[in-house]
Amino acid sequence: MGPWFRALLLEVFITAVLGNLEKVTEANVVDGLQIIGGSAEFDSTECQQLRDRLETLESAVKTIVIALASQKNEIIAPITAILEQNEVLRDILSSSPMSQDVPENSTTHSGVNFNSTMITNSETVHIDEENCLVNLKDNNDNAPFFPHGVYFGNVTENGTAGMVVMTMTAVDYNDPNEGSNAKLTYSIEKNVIDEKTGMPIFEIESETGVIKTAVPGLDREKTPDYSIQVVAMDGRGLKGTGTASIRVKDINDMPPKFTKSEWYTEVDETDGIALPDAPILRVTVHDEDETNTFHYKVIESSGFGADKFTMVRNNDGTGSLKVVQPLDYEDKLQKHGFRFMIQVNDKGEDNDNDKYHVAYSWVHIKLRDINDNKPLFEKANIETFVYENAEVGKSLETFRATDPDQGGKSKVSFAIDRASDRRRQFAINQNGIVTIQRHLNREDTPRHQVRILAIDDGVPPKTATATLTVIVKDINDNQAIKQLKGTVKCSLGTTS
Ligand SMILES: [Ca+2]
Ligand SMILES: [Ca+2]
Ligand SMILES: [Ca+2]
Ligand SMILES: [Ca+2]
Repeated sequence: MGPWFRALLLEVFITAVLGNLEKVTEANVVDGLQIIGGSAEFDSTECQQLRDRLETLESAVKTIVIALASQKNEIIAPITAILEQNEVLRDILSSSPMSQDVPENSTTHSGVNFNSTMITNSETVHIDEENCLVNLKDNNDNAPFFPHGVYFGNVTENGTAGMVVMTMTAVDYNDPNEGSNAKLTYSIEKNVIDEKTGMPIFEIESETGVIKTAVPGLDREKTPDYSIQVVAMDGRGLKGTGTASIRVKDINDMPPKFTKSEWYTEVDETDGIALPDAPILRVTVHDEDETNTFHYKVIESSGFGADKFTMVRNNDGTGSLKVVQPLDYEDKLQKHGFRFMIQVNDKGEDNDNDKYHVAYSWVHIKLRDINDNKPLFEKANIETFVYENAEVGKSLETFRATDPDQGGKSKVSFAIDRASDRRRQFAINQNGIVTIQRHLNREDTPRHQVRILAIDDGVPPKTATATLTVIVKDINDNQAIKQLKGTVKCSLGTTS
């Protein structure tokens, strides 16, 4: 005897009992139930088994009869409880899947797949003992349910009331074409309340399960997610509950704000025309929206240096300040740095008109000196005459040089490029005075071209070069020298 057969047997038995009731008649039981056409024919052996089974269960039935008699019209739900409390019946129940309702719409026993292991209620079965024909009746033993438990929907913030959020659909295995067993009505069991108005925030269409907003102006920045409990109830009052998880979608309705009202940074002056590629300052913006398109810029003419910098947006939404013009610490105006304004808007380029979405901030930049200048000779080329018998230690000329770095305080030291004075016949001291270090000999070298070096104290140092031309004259050429003295060239020049 298969499980389904035992199930039928049990139902036959119950029906027979109910049929004998005086107060609770079979009509009472069938009331509200629908015949859905399930039928089964049994052979004589099986019919005999049914009869035998009925006899053995007779005593247990009596308790049910008593119970049912007191339940009258509310017999449907308690049947299961009573059955489960009865030892004799429990044996059968434990091995008797008893659901006639299955998703795949089978109506005759031969096609019915009794795979349900839960007994939610009893089935009612009629037996015509002559033909041993069994009819299964839909007894609304299935509560509606939401197969997924939690359902996800979303709605845009700041919208109107009545915006569609999502649709909740429960399943009921009872016959949708029979009465109200599978006719579902939806309602919200636990709604969320709008603090401002005290109104429920969502509503559900009772017939369709469509959830809509009941109030306008949801604010994602305040509450990004909601969770509500939805109940589906069938015509007999059986319920199933599902959860609607509702995400509020962002719109860009909040303004950006710089995280600081003023930004400070330091930057090296630029060296020559090369500009640094790396940003010199990164700024951050706070905006409660998720959907911003930040656009940064330096506000033109907002302060000194505004033309020397630009703002770019980084991939992470932050902004970076970059140098676009040479910066010169030796320029007296620039030496004290720069101060100007930057702005951000969260609606992208060319959308500055909506001032609600634009924020401003000051940038202060301190400029750092670097050693970008060589020393500068007062005279880069000096030519002089000297008698060949001039004494060692005699001063010839004085070179002067200054360096604009370090606010003009950069120190300059002097040296002679020994490649231009291999015999070391000249020396220069730290005051720039060139002296004779070894005797000169006109026959050997009548004309010296000594390269004078001016070296600053930067790290690394920078060097400028000047030239001292020394013309050595014969001691007997006094007269000629006197004449020539008037033509000594001292050219003012720039350093090389
Ligand atoms: Ca925004
Ligand atoms: Ca928003
Ligand atoms: Ca320098
Ligand atoms: Ca400098």
